[in-house]
Parts: sequence; structure tokens; C-alpha cells
Amino acid sequence: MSVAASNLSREELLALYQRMLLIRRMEEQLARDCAAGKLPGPVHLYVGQEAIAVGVCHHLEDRDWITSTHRGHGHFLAKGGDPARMMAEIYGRADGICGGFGGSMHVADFSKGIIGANGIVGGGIALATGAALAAQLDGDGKVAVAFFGDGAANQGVLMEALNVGALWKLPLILICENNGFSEFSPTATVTAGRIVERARPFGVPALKVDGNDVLAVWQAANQAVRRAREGGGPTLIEAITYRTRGHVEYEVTFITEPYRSEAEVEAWRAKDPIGRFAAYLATHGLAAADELEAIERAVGETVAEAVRVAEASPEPDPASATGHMFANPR
Ligand SMILES: Cc1ncc(C[n+]2csc(CCOP(=O)(O)OP(=O)(O)O)c2C)c(N)n1
Repeated sequence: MSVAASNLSREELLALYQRMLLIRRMEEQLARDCAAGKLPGPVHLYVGQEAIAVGVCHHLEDRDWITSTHRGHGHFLAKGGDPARMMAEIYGRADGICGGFGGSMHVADFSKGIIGANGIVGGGIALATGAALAAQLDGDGKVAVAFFGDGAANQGVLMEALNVGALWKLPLILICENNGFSEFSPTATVTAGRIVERARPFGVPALKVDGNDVLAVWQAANQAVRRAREGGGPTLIEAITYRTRGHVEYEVTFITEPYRSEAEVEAWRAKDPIGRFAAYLATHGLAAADELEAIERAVGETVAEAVRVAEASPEPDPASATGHMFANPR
């Protein structure tokens, strides 16, 4: 981890740390809530992958668009989504960001450019491509980013996005988070070739980065976002990471045999992006221990407040369900 620090101020480095920690602590809370039976639906946690959302979204403004996946809390928070309204949404409450009707897999906030989490594997790639076309038509330098998994990289829609993105030079950034698994299948058992090379036939620049190194991700995204804003077209980034929690919380209740060893998970926990970045900041004299502790305390308060808001919020009125089906219904 050395690449980009000189491009970032100390405040920006601490902001990256804060945002990664916020995602982690929010999701640890959700893991506890899920275990306690407090959540009305399933949650797919992003633990271990925080450096990717944060390293990319640091380059984005509210007007830029992102699309996400079923594992979408990290993208939502990294793009500036409100933690309390996300928590209320996942609790299924009326103050949720989608009125409590969407839940974990549909956290969205158009005012922040967050088109939303998405239960259709690969679905966000198509949405981001459309957003990139809209951004290009607006002509004001906006970009669109699709976050998706290695499993989604096997969907035909990626080839369609690369094709039309290259042809029309769309301001599109495709971020494949290769976390080693598609549900319970190791990537190597379902994915031929190298994901990063899927861009080559289309003439789209592509690079592979250490997705557990927030500065490496920041650096790669810096180039890609700049190129997109300047009309240079799409980029594919494959970020190598690892999902240290289950595909979905409480999968142990229905999977019949282990699909990975504890030793493998432990080896990746040792490469945890947050721990690594904290060590980097400390050893380079960029943050004192008490500064990191202050960030930890502030994040803890944000999470506690999010839980308070969610718990205090009523359940939505079932009679209002159809009111959320369409934008501007006639
Ligand atoms: C079109 C479609 N096919 C299958 C599924 C079932 N499914 C849900 S998550 C998932 C795995 C996705 O793997 P990946 O894209 O690598 O994302 P990750 O879960 O690793 O973040 C699958 C197959 C789905 N939701 N949508």
C-alpha cells in the first residue's frame, strides 16, 4: 500500500478510513440484528470489501450515478447515503429510504445518485449503462459506475455494456468485485478465463487491482473516472477481494456442507482492508492512535443513532403499498 497517498491530503485519508469503518460497523450491527431475529428479510453483508466502494466513490459527486448489487449497503454508504434511513429501510420501517417497502436489496436514493441495490445478478450493469448514456446526453461530465460481482461477470449483459459503452464512448466505469465466490461456488469453478480480459476485444481499458488496498482502488478509479469525464469512454476494473462472511447471513441453516475452509477465511481476515489501512496510517505517521479512536467513537454514535431512528420508526401502512410502484403516477 503506497501508491496514491501523496495525491491525498491527511483529511482525505482519514475520510476514507472513516467511511470504511462506518460500513463495517453498520454491517456488524446488522449481523447482530439478524441473529436476534430483528430483521424482516435476508441481508448479504459486504464485510471485507469496503475498500472498493470507498476507494471508488471518493471520486464521485452526488450528480454521478452508481448501481449496486444484492450486497449493496457498502455502496449506498460510500456514495453518501444516510445511515439512519438505510437502517430504517432494512428494518422495514416507514422512515426507511424507500419507505420500508424495499428492504436490504433495494436501498436507493436518487438525490445522491444511488440508483439502488439490486437482487438481479448483473441487473445493475444495464442500469448503469443507461445512466451513462443519459449522462452523456446531458453533456455535463457526469459518470455512471456499476458495481457487480464475479458471478455477474458471467452474465451476457456485461458484454452488451462493454460493446455499447465502447461504441458510444459512454462515461461508464465497470467495477467487478471478485470476492472469490458466487453464492456457494468458488469463482474458479464457474468462471472461465480472466475477468479483466473480457474488456480487451472491445478495446476497453481494463486493470486488475488489490481490492483490499483502498489506495490501489482509489488510484485505479481516479484514472477511470477522469477518462470517463473527459469523454474517453468506459473502463473495466477487476478488484480482487474476499467475502469473509457468508453469502447471506444465516446460510448455515440451509447449506449442507462447507464450501471453503476456516483456514482460508482466516488467511483473508489477516488482509482485512480496514486493519491494513489503519496500520498504514499509523506507520506513516498519518494518524495518531487517539485520532483513529475518535473516528471509531464517532462511527459508533452514528450506528447507535441509526438503530434508534429505525427502532422508533413505525411500520409502513399497508394501504400505501401501491403508492410506491411508479414514479410520478398519473
Ligand atoms: C439473474 C440472477 N441469477 C441468479 C440469482 C441468484 N443469485 C443471487 S446472488 C448470486 C451470486 C452472485 O455472485 P456474485 O455476482 O459474484 O456476487 P457476490 O454474491 O459474490 O457479491 C446468485 C447466483 C439472481 N439473484 N439473479
